[in-house]
This record gives sequence, structure tokens and C-alpha cells, in this order.
Amino acid sequence: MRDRLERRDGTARLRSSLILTGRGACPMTCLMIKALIFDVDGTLAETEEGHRAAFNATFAAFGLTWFWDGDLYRVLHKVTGGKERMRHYAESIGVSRAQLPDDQIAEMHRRKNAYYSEHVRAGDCPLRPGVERLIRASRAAGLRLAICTTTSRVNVDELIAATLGANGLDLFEVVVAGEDAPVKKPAPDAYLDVLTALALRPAECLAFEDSRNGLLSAQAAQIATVVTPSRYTAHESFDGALMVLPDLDAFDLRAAGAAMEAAGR
Ligand code: XBP
Ligand code: MG
Repeated sequence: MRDRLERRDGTARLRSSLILTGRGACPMTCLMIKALIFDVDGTLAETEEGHRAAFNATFAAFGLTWFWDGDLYRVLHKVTGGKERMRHYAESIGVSRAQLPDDQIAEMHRRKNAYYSEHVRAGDCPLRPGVERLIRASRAAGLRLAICTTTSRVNVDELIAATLGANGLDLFEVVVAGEDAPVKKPAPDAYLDVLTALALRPAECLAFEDSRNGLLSAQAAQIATVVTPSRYTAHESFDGALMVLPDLDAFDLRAAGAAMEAAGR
């Protein structure tokens, strides 16, 4: 459906798209939003306890005395990427690169992801409230969907299959994961890759994040961002977010579009 809208300066423009109300698709007018871009860990699901348990199981399997409790993990979580997080921790306790070379970190990371996959396959990482409704309703309404994450691609595949079914990934036109954009959030690289793959402008997209690093990354790519803080990010600052919500159950795309309009996007 198309509609004629007045700008504040009196000129008019035609816009077409669909609006999703709080509970479903409603073929009303007016958003410039053409794509929704989802972060994975913490945003689609509360996955970080699964990652943490998998890291700890890996440390034990490799004969290390390392153990990351919840308080430590809250600090380490700011380092995006599992390999980078392990390297950062090793350096913080005086373990050099010579003592723990990159290939061993990579081997530990593969094992960590294997443990994490078992956790996800067991159904221990359900989607957060409102996530599946938003994904399915927006896709059915013709919006384009993408994933933008610093986690490994295998973790994305496992989580989506376990929560949205074997064909769940087909809902997403673009997936940019940790291997695709090695310079990880808060750098904008992953979001810029998503924009390129979608061939859309930042103003035509809306990002969903749970962390300050994710917000900074999307902001650096000029993409308006809805933040739903998660277990390990609730204490962070989300200055500059389009909106901060407890979860996506209450999310309304029309309200987000209005907020983008008010912000001059
Ligand atoms: C969150 C992360 C990831 C995961 C671990 O990613 O920082 O590093 O904790 O994943 P996002 P890997 O919120 O962008 O999805 O071990 O596979 O790197
Ligand atoms: Mg996240």
C-alpha cells in the first residue's frame, strides 16, 4: 500500500511498506524500514551461559585450571569473539603467545563450539520473548531479514536450527558471522558487510542488539538500533539507542519507524 506523506518542510513523498503492530502484520503504510538486522548472542537468545559452560568444559578438557565464573565472564564478555576472549584472558594472567600459540587457541575454540552445539541442540537456548513473532511476521510482511554477529557461523546455524527449525536459516537473506568480518564489534565492519550484501542504505535498516559493543558497531554503520539488554549486558550504557526495551514482546515496528522519523533518519 502506498501513501502520501507530508514532510515538515511541506514537501511530500510517497513511501510504501508494511507496518507490524504489536501482534502481527498490518498492511498499513509508511515505514522506510526495508530490513531488520539481528545480532545473535543475547539478542535472539540468552546464549552466554551456554558459551560460558562450554568455555569451562574446554579448559578442563585441555588440562587448564582456568575457570570463568559469572562475575569474571561479565568482564570478559566485553571482548568480542571466543578466540579473542581466550587470548585476552591468557594475557591478563601472564600466559604468553609462545606458551599458548594461536593454533592451540583455535583448537580450544573448535572444542568450545562443539560443546556449545550440544547445549543448543539439547534445547537449552530458547529464543527470547517476541523474537520468533517478529521474525516470522516481518518476513511474511515482506521485510528482508539479516543476521549480524561476532559469533562463529556454526553457532548461528545450530541456534537457528534448534529454535526456528531445519529451514529457519532460509528466513534470513544475509548472514554475516565472526569468520566473515574478522574485525569484530564494536567496529562497524560486520554491519557494513550486511548493508553491502542487502544493497540498502543504513536509513532503510533497523538493527537489534543486546550489548554496548553491538550498539556501537551498528551506530558506527549509521543504523538505528533497538537494544534489549541481556544477562551479561544489563549494566551497560545504551546511549544513542533508538529504543531500549526489556525484550521484543512489546516491540512495535510502527513505534520504531516513528522514532526513526523523529530522529530525522
Ligand atoms: C557475542 C560474542 C561471541 C560469543 C562467543 O556475539 O561476543 O563472542 O560470546 O562466540 P554476538 P564465539 O552478540 O555478536 O552474537 O566463541 O563463536 O566467538
Ligand atoms: Mg549480542
